[in-house]
Amino acid sequence: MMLLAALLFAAVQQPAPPVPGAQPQPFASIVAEPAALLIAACDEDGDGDAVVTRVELHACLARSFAGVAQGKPDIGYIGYGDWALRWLGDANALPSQYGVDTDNDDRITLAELTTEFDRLFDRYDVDKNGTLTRAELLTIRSAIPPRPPGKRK
Ligand SMILES: [Ca+2]
Ligand SMILES: [Ca+2]
Repeated sequence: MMLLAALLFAAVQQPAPPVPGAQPQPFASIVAEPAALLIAACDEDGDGDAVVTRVELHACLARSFAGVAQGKPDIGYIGYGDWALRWLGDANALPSQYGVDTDNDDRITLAELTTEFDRLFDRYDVDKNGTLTRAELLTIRSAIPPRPPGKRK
C-alpha cells in the first residue's frame, strides 16, 4: 500500500515526457503565486474594480477557513492540506503549514493564517496604498533559458 502510494507520488512528480517534434513549452514570464490566486478571488464588494482590500482578504480567509474547520477553532496539518488544495490549488503550495503554524503546535488557527496572509499582503502591496491590484499580484520572472544538457562544468 505504501509502495503503491510512493509510486503514485513518483508518477505525479515526473514531468511529462517530451513529445517528439513538439515545440518546447514557452517560458512563462508573467505568473501568479498560489497565494496571489487566493487573494485575487477576494474582491467581493461588487464594484468590479478587481482591487482587494485587507478587510476583503480577512473576510475571505475567515470564510475559507470555516469551510474546513467546521466550527472548530483550529485545523490540523491534514485539514490545512485540504484548505490549501481548495484555495491555493495544491496541498503543497506555499504558504506551507510549517510556515503558517508559527507556534509549532501542529494546529493552524485563523489568526495564524491571517498573520501569514497579512505578511504576503504587505509584500505584494508594492505601492503601499493598502490595496492590491491584479498587477501587484502578478510575478514577473526574468527569462532564464534552460542550460543545454551535457554542457555543465
Ligand atoms: Ca499553531
Ligand atoms: Ca497597492
